[in-house]
Amino acid sequence: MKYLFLILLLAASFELSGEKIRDAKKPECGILGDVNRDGIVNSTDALIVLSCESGQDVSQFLPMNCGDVNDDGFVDSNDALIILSYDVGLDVAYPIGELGCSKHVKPCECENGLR
Ligand SMILES: [Ca+2]
Ligand SMILES: [Ca+2]
Repeated sequence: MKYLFLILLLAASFELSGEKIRDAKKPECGILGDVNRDGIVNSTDALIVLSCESGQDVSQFLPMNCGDVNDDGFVDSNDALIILSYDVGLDVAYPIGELGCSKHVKPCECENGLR
């Protein structure tokens, strides 16, 4: 009975580690442009991106993968402008508001040396 428990525990841990490997290959979940993850892409998200770039504490919104709307690897004022353009109804060349965020982002806090 003790061995059965150990076998089940090992099987479960293999399954869990397999799940982590599969998750690592998935695109980052979230709505592109929705930095604060409230389900809406609007000027608040742009403000958070700008606040980050200006050195304000935005640690509650990290890692901000969904803020890299132009997928250049950086979360910066260019992304904020694109988010604002989307928010006012202008056509943007990026799939803002759709599922899937950049997985390879250089967060603004690293550029500013805040964290
Ligand atoms: Ca939002
Ligand atoms: Ca960007």
